[in-house]
Amino acid sequence: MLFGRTKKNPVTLPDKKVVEWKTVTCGYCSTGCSIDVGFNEEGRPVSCRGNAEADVNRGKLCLKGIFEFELFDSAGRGTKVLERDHIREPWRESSWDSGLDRLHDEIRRIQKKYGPDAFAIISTGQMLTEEFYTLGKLTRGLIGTNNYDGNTTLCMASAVSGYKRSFGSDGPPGCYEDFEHTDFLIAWGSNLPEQHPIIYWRLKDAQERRGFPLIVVDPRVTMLAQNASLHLPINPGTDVALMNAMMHVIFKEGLEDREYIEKNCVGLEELKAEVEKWTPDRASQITGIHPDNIVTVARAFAKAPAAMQIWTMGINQSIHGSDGVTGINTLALITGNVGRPGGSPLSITGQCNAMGTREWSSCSGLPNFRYLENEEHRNEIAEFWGIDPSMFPCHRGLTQTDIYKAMEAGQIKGLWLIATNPLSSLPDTGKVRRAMEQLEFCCVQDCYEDTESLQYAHLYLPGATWAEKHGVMTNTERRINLVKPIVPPPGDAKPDLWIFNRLAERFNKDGKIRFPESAKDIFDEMAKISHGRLSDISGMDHDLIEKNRGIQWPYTREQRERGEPPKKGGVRLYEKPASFMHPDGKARLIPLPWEDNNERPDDEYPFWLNTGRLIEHWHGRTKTGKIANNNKFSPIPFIEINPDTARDLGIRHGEYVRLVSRRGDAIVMAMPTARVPYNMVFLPFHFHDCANRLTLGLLDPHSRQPAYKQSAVRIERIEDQEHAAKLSMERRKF
Ligand SMILES: Nc1nc2c(c(=O)[nH]1)N[C@H]1C(S)=C(S)[C@@H](COP(=O)(O)OP(=O)(O)OC[C@H]3O[C@@H](n4cnc5c(=O)[nH]c(N)nc54)[C@H](O)[C@@H]3O)O[C@H]1N2
Ligand SMILES: Nc1nc2c(c(=O)[nH]1)N[C@H]1C(S)=C(S)[C@@H](COP(=O)(O)OP(=O)(O)OC[C@H]3O[C@@H](n4cnc5c(=O)[nH]c(N)nc54)[C@H](O)[C@@H]3O)O[C@H]1N2
Ligand code: SF4
Ligand SMILES: [Mo]
Repeated sequence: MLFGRTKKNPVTLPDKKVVEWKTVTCGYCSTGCSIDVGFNEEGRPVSCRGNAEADVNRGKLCLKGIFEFELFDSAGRGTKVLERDHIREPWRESSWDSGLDRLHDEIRRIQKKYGPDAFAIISTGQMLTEEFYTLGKLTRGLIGTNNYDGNTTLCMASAVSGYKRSFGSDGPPGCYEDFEHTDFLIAWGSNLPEQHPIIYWRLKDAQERRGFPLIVVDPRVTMLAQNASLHLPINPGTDVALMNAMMHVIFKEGLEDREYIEKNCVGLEELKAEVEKWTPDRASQITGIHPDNIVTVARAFAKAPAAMQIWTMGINQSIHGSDGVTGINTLALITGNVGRPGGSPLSITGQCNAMGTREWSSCSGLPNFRYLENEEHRNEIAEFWGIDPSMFPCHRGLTQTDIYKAMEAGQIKGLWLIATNPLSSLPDTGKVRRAMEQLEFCCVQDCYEDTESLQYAHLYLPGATWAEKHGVMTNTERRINLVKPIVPPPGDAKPDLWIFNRLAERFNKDGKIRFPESAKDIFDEMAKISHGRLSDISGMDHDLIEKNRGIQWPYTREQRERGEPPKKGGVRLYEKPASFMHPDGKARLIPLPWEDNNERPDDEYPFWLNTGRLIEHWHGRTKTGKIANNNKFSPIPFIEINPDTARDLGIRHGEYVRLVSRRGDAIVMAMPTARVPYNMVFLPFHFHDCANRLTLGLLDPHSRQPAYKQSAVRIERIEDQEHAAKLSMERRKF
């Protein structure tokens, strides 16, 4: 008789019988991993694996990428154009011709009646670059509304604003390879292991081999914090005070890089005058970080041969977001840590192509970081597109967050939402509902037909997504990667590019502006107008990008003609000798007075509400909520709550509680964990009609990005747990 295991390794992976692998780029986060999608004999996508040759992920994938093939036929995909006359009516199936005619007619009707800017267009960071460029051309060149923005205002606006203030242009200077060279790394408000797992793996791999110190600044004990040499559990919204105090120490101890500052920066005296006031003791009272730790980190940062900083939403999503980014840049500048291997600031971007929209969508400016405010830029693009430059406004219009305020005030009457779902993602969604209810017309273009925002739409256009489409995306480190259509879209769904081109035909009756049909041709057009700009891609084309598994910009026509390999493209920006993008070529050292004007806990609402993400879910879960292997990890809304807080409030593990803010309430499950301090709860914002019912979302004055991570709530016990469970299940939605 046989006992125990008969085979050494009885766990076998099911053979998916893959007969062909096709390589694309992941459509979730901005890491930019290369994915091989496996097809079986019937031509069905059945598997995903990391592409081993891609420099970004070197064969690895995270939980989202591994199951991404399940997206194609997931529940809730839109397959038909839908129309209705009133938002309380049921939908009726329609056709592309009817839907697109209606969108055209409604845009023109509203513009004629209320003025050109009364129709707003809001896009995303989740389309392909050629789509962004085409939508920009359509909006700026034909439709002519200045109220055109993206959900990137919720995400990267502070980074963009900070880069512009410090360096004169958007564009992240660093890259992942910097982990291989750095001697010291600070991560500000960034939970890499969950939100950018493969960037984390690159960091961790380098750190294990080279052993550089990692400082994590985050009010929560995230997994990154658990791996840190020193975790600074900062009070919410006070990072700028910490930065000022670090600069105070650096100047006081003469640790600044005087030669670098003299050659490359202006504004030293004004900066010194401000940071003079920021003693570590003063900053300690505000930030909650011990003064000795401030001094230690400042010294080690300044003394390291190459020191790097990364950051994400803990910095950007604050009323000090733009200042926080500027402060990070300034810390880098005064220590000569810009454009040096292992020594550069690097904003970790969010959505897969949030960079692409910054570069090409014409939302806040014109293609390739050109400014609407600059006459030369307006003329250049107008001539290239073959339109009258007076078509362009001379200043940017409202940001996404301000568009909703204008909607509420009745100034905006029509809205076209493209690949964004404001009813799940904007702060204070009660207000958003009131704003959207007032619209005379709303069109939602989404690859899913079950999004919350559809409730307020009159027209639904089913979009294709991810690898049903053709084009490029730019990742966090400025690397342009290719996506190819490896699966046809379901039903009548169409690529966003197709939709833009068909709509353009309706506005472009005389065919004055050229709208190329193929992503390849559009890319070639973009390459042409990028020549000579910071984000120069004139040396690239789709084939070269595919062959190299991604190329970092800039990669110029001249580099290509000289035979320089694309791998030596734009590894870093502002390398020595640095030439910044302000007219005098110098970077700005900007003093950052800090004022505490957040909503903060008080007697009535005694807890900080911190919101963010989980590894297994993606934003409003239109995608991950339908993929069993993602959804199973956290199918219902929950909070991280400190065990002492839970005990003091009489709340047991797994019980439902009611969170109440000045805006609204939400039922969530309590998960006690020492990850959060006593006076804070952390609520993932992935769940339907939940986190953003509560958030206040004050706006950063420069970037207009909402402070999603700083508002105040109280926690109420619930007697009737069964009823609460039912209410909570409703939030589960998918
Ligand atoms: N799995 C998954 N990955 C994603 C996404 C997703 O939805 N799911 N979304 C993508 C997108 S669009 C984005 S923008 C990124 C976001 O990526 P991250 O910014 O890394 O993620 P968040 O969870 O939003 O917030 C990060 C951390 O900020 C901290 N924080 C809160 N307040 C403060 C503060 O005042 N100061 C500091 N220093 N830190 C603070 C929070 O405690 C949290 O741990 O993730 C991308 N990747
Ligand atoms: N409380 C709180 N709120 C937040 C944040 C936070 O940290 N806390 N973070 C903010 C941040 S950083 C971000 S980026 C936003 C994200 O906010 P949203 O942009 O609203 O988030 P998504 O759910 O990703 O919405 C994208 C929509 O586009 C659709 N879609 C995806 N791909 C395609 C495509 O190829 N074509 C078309 N037509 N549709 C597509 C999806 O189905 C989905 O409905 O949320 C913000 N909101
Ligand atoms: S790290 Fe980001 S890009 Fe890479 S597989 Fe995961 S979600 Fe996709
Ligand atoms: Mo984001």
